[in-house]
This record gives sequence, C-alpha cells and structure tokens, in this order.
Amino acid sequence: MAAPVRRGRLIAALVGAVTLLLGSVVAVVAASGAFGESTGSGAYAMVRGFTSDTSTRVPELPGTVVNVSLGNMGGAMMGGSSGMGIGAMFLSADRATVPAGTVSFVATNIGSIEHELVVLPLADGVAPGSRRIGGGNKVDETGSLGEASNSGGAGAGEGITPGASGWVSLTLAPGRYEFVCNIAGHYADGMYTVLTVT
Ligand SMILES: [Cu+2]
Repeated sequence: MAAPVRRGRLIAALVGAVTLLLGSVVAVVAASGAFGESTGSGAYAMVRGFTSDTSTRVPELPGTVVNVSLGNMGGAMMGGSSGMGIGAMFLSADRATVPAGTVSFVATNIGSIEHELVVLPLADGVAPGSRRIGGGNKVDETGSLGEASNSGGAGAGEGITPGASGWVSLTLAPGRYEFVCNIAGHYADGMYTVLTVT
C-alpha cells in the first residue's frame, strides 16, 4: 500500500514542478512582451501625456485640422543617460483622409530632438518612404506645398523644439500627399506618412 502513495506524491511533486516551470516561462514571456510594448506605444503614450503640458498656444486654425505627432524613441524621453541614442523616429497624423480645401496642420514635437513637418505631393502608386535620399541625408523638397517648422508659430522656421508645436494652413487639391520630416537623416529613420485628400 505504501508504494502507490509514494508514487502519488512523486507525481504530485512533478506536476507541481512543471506547473512552477510553466508559470515562470509565462511570466518571462509576459514580461518581455510588456517590455517590447513599452518601447513602442507605452513610451509614446507617456510622451503624449507629457506634451499636454506644452507651453505652445495654438491659435484657432481654419479648415480641417490635422494633428501631427513628430517624435523619436530614446534620448531625453528615456532618461537621457540610458545610452540608447535617438532611436527610431516617427511621424503620425490623427487622420488619413481629409476633404479638399483648407487644411491646417498642427505639428507637435513629442520627441527629444528638433523635428519639422513638410508637405510634399505623392504620386499615385508611389509608396510613402520611398523618396530618394540625396545630399545632406535629405529628400528633395521640390513641389513642397508648405511646412510647419517654426517652434511656437506658423510656417517655416528653424525646426520645432521638443514639447513645442508649429502649424501651417494650406489649400489642398484632391490627391495624395506625403508628410516628411526633412531634418538630416530623419526621413531615412522613418519620419514620413501619407495623407489622402478627397
Ligand atoms: Cu525629425
């Protein structure tokens, strides 16, 4: 009678060990998943919250307003001394399509270095991000419809500083447009998106 009891205990112990092992694997996977997330949307959300404190006062703007976020991972937003560098950059708009006519863009820098928004025409069938990168690690701005690169103001300037916004109002015909940040190297690092005007 003793042997089956012992075997039962052994099985119980084995099941317990396997359960523990599985539990820790699940915990590790969950932790790494959470970490992967936090370098993306988590950090992004954090910075978005932070920028609601921005001192930039954006005036009432005409037409359809498109809010554009300019940013980069790493740098000051990750603590500055992490040694992670600037990291991947992004440019995103809160709408993908707008009706033709007056469109106002508010570009807010939620990153840790200067950025800008330049609006370029994008031919049919051409993917955003596929412009040739030329001298100075920039793309050709020929045909630009306008830009928001003035920290705390309208139109062209010296770049939008971290936490600040710039804006520009344009009259857009139906078609496709590519938003780019044309500060050296930023387009290549992912700062572009597409807007369709209908
Ligand atoms: Cu940029």
